Amino acid sequence: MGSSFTERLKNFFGLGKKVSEELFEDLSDLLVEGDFGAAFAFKTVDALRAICKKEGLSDPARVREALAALLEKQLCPVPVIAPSDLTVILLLGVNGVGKTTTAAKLAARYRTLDNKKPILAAADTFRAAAVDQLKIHGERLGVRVVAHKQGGDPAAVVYDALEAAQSGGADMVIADTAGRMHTKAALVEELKKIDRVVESRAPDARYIRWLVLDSTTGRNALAQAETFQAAVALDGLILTKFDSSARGGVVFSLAAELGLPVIFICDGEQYGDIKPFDPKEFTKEFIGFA
Ligand SMILES: Nc1nc2c(ncn2[C@@H]2O[C@H](COP(=O)(O)OP(=O)(O)OP(=O)(O)O)[C@@H](O)[C@H]2O)c(=O)[nH]1
Ligand SMILES: [Mg+2]
Repeated sequence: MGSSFTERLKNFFGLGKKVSEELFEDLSDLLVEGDFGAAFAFKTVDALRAICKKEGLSDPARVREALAALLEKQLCPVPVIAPSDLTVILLLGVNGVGKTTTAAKLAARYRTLDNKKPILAAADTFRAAAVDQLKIHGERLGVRVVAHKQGGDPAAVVYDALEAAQSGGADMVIADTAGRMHTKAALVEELKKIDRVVESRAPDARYIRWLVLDSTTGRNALAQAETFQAAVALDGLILTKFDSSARGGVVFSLAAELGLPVIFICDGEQYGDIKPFDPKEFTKEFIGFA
């Protein structure tokens, strides 16, 4: 996480501060800057003010602890993926957020840590270089990539990947999708088609749709999530580029405002730069306790 924001939050509760109305007002401003968004920042500070009043907290350090507890409660518990003979993961998201890189990271991670046999599906048939990009990852990782040529039907790629998995002993299909800004109708149509393929070819598969968001885009990430959530049922979020200047507050508002769990956090371009999201750890780091 961008350390400068955490540093500011830490200093905010530093020595010499008094618990006063001014402190709560300044905290609202700080949280807005930390990508909370105004409405959620005010709501959070209102709740914090009420807790402080009820518990008679007059020490800023205790207020900081109360804020940490309050924020941690906002985060959704991370769902556990139930074991299945076949897991299908569809990665969605707008241009450049890190879908293709994340697809490769997930393949590497599930293979190494969970003993899975993944197949990558190049369901981004929109961009010419997209298939090659995924194939390069596949070669490096020794993971099979199912691809068609540019302009093909993404649902047909998923179909072939499912067939390849079923006949080739793989138990996971990770599908990369195109990042162009869809119109909602086109997005719904494309995903419905993929849904139908998964339902007919692999009705017993564990089918998961994760939205990939670039954490450095702050409030924009929330707007993207709202657009996708209105179009399709999402199962969770993957936040990328946490090694850059992310301020982190958007994670709390994504959870509180959309009810979506964060599943993974990515913090670099290497295959190993993906970590399961831990609400407690994340909050500690955000508040500066870690
Ligand atoms: N620093 C950093 N860079 C990342 C991370 N994840 C992805 N990237 C970089 O972000 C850029 C875009 O990543 P892609 O995986 O191509 O993104 P995409 O969503 O597939 O992009 P499109 O297919 O064009 O929509 C690449 O340069 C990646 O190396 C991350 O966690 N940290
Ligand atoms: Mg891509």
